Amino acid sequence: MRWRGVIEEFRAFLPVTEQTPVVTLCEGNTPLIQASRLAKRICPHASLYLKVEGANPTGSFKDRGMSLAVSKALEKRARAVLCASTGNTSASAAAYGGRAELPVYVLIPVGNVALGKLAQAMAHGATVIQIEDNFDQALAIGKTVCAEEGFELVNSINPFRLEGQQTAAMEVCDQLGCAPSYHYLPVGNAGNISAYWKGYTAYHAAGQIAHRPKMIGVQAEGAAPIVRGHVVEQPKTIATAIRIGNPASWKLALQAVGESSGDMKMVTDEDILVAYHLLAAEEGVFCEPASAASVAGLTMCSQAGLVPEGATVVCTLTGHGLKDPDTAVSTSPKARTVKATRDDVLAALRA
Ligand code: AN7
Repeated sequence: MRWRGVIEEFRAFLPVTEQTPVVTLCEGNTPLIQASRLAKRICPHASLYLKVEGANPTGSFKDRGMSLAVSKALEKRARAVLCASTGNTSASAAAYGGRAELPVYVLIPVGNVALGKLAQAMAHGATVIQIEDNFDQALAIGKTVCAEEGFELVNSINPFRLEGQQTAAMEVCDQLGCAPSYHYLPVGNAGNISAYWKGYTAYHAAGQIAHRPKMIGVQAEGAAPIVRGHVVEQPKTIATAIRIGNPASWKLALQAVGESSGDMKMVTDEDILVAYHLLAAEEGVFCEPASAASVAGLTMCSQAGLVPEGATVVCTLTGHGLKDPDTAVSTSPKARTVKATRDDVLAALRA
């Protein structure tokens, strides 16, 4: 049967009624791909799966929560939706809000949003406002503006976002036939790791799975407030999606990690780029840099002996590689240009 999107497919677990208008782009049902070649390299005694969230309609996991958040905004007759964003939330809000005929306003940190995401927000018709500061400041202003204007804030502090995003954990269980032993995720504003834990917990309570995984969150070293235990005023990382210094769901993330006996780790930008290129070149899976933090974190943990033999590990790859073409091009070997002759092409092939 046709996949109908996360609200219809997981209706029993979500706060919707017959009166809720369903705004969907048929998000969810993303591939869970076994990564044997990568596993052999980074965690040879475990089974590794990639939850490829870049396969969602706007190219990131945000679509799951946005379907619900925009549906609920429409149900309560909001005048408009607004978000602050490092890029993916704005792309998703623009698409779903536009589809729902709601005005969409997005606040983004100027100069630190990947090109593909900016293009999406603009193409879907959102009003894009670039803030001369970072994401954390944009979110603070966004909250104030929404309160004053009566707009619906569709950042992950909107509880419906996490409700929708929890469906990814349920899908992983459905696809694996059980819960994994470990689940690795990149952490920025910390909503997604909290949502996965909520999803695993709901599935466990419903008797769908026998155990819940240990949740491992991975931050970028230059934007690792949770690992360091304090707000980072000037977050810095090549993974612009997770360039966040004061995560909104900080407490929920600590709860997920604590209750699951998991951990919160940090990795360098260099580690992120190594994982990013390995995923693309050896597994055929092109994700954006922030997404590769999950695999970089797994690599680090495995080297430290923290991945037991026989473990089943899932890494969520949160966004598509095409979101950030600049990083792909600037960190890969240059393409050569040659004269249009057989000899020149052969010479280039053999160089
Ligand atoms: C690809 O779009 O915060 O820990 O404003 O785009 O739930 O914040 C994006 C976050 C990981 C981190 N991977 O998830 C935004 C935004 C990608 C992301 C994260 C984001 P959270």
